[in-house]
Amino acid sequence: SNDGYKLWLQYHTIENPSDWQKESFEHFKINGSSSTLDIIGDEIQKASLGFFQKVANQDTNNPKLIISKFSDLDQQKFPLDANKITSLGSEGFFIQDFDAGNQNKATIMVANTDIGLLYGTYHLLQKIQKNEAIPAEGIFQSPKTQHRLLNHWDNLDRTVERGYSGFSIWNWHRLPRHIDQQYIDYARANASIGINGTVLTNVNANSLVLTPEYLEKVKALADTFRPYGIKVYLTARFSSPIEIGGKVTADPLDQEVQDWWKEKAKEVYKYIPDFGGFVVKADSEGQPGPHNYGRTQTDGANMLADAVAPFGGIVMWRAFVYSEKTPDDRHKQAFNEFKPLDGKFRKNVIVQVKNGAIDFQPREPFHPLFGAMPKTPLMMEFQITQEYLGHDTHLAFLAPMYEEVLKEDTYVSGKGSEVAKTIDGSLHSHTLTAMAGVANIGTDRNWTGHHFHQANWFAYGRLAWDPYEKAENIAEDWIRLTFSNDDDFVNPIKEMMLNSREMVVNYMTPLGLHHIMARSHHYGPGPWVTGGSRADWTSTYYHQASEEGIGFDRTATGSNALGQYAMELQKKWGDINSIPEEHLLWFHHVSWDHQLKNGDNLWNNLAKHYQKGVEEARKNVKTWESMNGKIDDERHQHVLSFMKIQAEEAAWWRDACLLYFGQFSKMPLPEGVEPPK
Ligand code: GCW
Repeated sequence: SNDGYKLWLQYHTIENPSDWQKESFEHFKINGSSSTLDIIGDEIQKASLGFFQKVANQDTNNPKLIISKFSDLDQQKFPLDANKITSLGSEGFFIQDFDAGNQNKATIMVANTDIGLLYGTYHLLQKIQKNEAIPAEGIFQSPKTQHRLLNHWDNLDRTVERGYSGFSIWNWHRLPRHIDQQYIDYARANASIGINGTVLTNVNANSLVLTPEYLEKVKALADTFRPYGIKVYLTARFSSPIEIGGKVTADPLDQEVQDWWKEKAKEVYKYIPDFGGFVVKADSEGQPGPHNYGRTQTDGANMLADAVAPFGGIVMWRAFVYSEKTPDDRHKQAFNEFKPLDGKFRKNVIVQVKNGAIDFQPREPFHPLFGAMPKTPLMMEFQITQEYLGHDTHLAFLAPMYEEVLKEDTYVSGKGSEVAKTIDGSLHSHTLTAMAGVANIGTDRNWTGHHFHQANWFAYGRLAWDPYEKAENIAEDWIRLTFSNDDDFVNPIKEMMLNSREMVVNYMTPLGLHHIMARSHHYGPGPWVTGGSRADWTSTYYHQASEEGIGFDRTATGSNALGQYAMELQKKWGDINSIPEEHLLWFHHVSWDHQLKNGDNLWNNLAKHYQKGVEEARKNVKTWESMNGKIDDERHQHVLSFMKIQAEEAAWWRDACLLYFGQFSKMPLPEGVEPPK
């Protein structure tokens, strides 16, 4: 069966469709013509066959579903508030059932652009699939961020950095000639959740992608994605002028280097007139950058910004800059480097910041840069691929993690300065806004390895569209669209998904522990030291376990990374008794016998978290087994086998960590915690 491939676009049979739903598909009308409008027509056809097993028909005389740009709408018949429609912008849409008496009942969908209509179409079809009616006041939606991007960490040889579901879907060898159906399906899936940009290449970049041979291939993809409202972006390797330009330097203050980038940008835009711009990882983990020439991050970013500015391009300059040569706590390095540069970036630069200061851990406090650079647009970088959360085999629904960070109050402009407000630009009045998600997509038949990891791609898109969306709604929508509307399936599975990330935190890194995964590949436990040249790439750097206790002191008595947060948080998190326990060991070095809120000591609490995680993973296996017959066998079996892997590996995590840390605590396991085998 092909169900896994179809993602959340199943269009499965609707049990009791209303007459109106069927009728509107039998008599629909699309005003105007374009390749995007053709896609809309095809989509309605596909949905009609799936929902009702009926062919949909265009009816120009007496349409019941009218899809139209506002400029093409019969405004006599449908008098809409023009100001309201204008405020939808270039991507929003409006849907309403409109009853002008007699035979004039119609569902109308209006937008200012074809892309707005495409988004509206997906929204409407999803509503129907979920058995939801259009509310009387209509649906009025537009995205809250401007650029909603996937970042592919895909290499030109089709390996994927931290990608666990097969190889890269970009088949560079066959491009530009062969346009695989999967590219179209990819664009369609993204458009259906509002994603409007894709960065095709790894941030650990290869400059070859900027040569004509590859630009021709990139152009072929851009042409394919364009009718779906998706722009293409590339990563720019900072040393490209040397590698492919024959220059002797890549110094951003060198005139020849600047001119080279200007020419390169001009060339790129000849191939792809709506090219989105560049993403850059510089001066980090061995990547070249302005530091090589004694220059600043602004010098580097502004040079590229000037090159793409004449064509409307942007530069997403990553803040993930740290070095083992800097003796300071890794947590502090990006903040220390970027904060002083606030206000010095060009207008078309946005600084791309990971959700936390270390690296996509199962739980991190929000990155202190959010809110700290009021004069600079900042964007969020989430990781959808699960580098530190069990790769593609462990179920972890990430929306609660994304939501948790977006909701955190930074207090930078007083109470109510949530991270989400720095992302939608409202906190410091920025119009350049964006979100990036590191993709988990590969050549696996179901795109993402674990069927449930499709939900993370879906959730990311929904939160990029609206950073205030609730994880719970996203989970429910995804289940209904992907599997079934049967409440006996939806409710338990929703609960399972919503708890899954906390479950992973429990069996991997409870109470603020972080980066104790095995070295390099980051799969499985590795709190012990296994050699290697860099302290900041070993677990002991992060957990600091000794007989006295465990945890990284980031308060004033330690690295004082805490000093990078607002006073309110410094107070609350600086006190070992008032910090939320979920962040305890992130900021404090705590003695094993320290009493937590439940009256029990740290060691016992730690052990019980690990045990709880294991029990939850086992319970999920049972829950999923009991769903047998409620969905197709193939997906059921696939998920079941992965869940068994997860339950076994949760126990592996628990045993490894408790054996290792137990050497220091020298305390017995509390009652209820299974002894390691
Ligand atoms: O921590 C790291 C990952 C790298 C990744 C890097 C980054 C692309 O382990 O694989 O490199 O983050 O975000 O740049």
